Amino acid sequence: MKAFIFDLDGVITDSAEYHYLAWKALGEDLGIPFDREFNETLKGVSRTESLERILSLGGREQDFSLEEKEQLATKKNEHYVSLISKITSEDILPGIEVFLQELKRAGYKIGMASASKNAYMVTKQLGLLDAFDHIVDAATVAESKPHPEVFLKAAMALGVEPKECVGVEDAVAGVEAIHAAGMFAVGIGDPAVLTEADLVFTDTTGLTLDNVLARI
Ligand code: B16
Ligand code: MG
Repeated sequence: MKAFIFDLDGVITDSAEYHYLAWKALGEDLGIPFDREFNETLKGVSRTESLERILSLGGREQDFSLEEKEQLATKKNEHYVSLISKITSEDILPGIEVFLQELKRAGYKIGMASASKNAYMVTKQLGLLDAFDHIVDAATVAESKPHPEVFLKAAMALGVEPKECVGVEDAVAGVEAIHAAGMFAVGIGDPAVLTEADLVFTDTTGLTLDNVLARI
């Protein structure tokens, strides 16, 4: 292995929770309430696709024009951006900073593969821009997870082969994308949800080089 490629939301910081709150508020405005279980199906999924899934949950997929859907997505994003505007380095998930330092010392390349168009802003607020050799965010890819494009682009930018990469994800769609890219998949979250991952840690404190390499 030569590189580790991280998802952002739900792995580096818990902005997944803020995505949930913002989508939930929009869903309630539209008369489409949903719970955390449904929210699992939105994790790692692009903004427009997430909106489509919420509308079809409520049977309202035909009720809005393209322009209205864009307005709904913008409304959700403005709420999300206001929620994350207060994020600081204190919001980095436990063990992540130490793990990133450990990887750097050991000579691994470190990349980010996020489906979020806000990835750069969030990483900057966390004070982690220097920790990553390359960040690929949704603004620069055509296909969303579970398509492998974002992970493949990260590997290419890091100058490594996909099979030399470990991908780290909290979302089912993300684990699928890592495998479709031909990489080793580490899941963060509930093993009963992330059943396809090669290795799952219930939270980020389990992430150490020894723990991961022992399983490859
Ligand atoms: P935005 P990740 C993903 O980020 C989130 O998991 C997903 O819930 C969100 O809808 C998506 O980014 C788009 O985010 O609206 O900020 O562009 O987990 O791939 O880092
Ligand atoms: Mg995620």
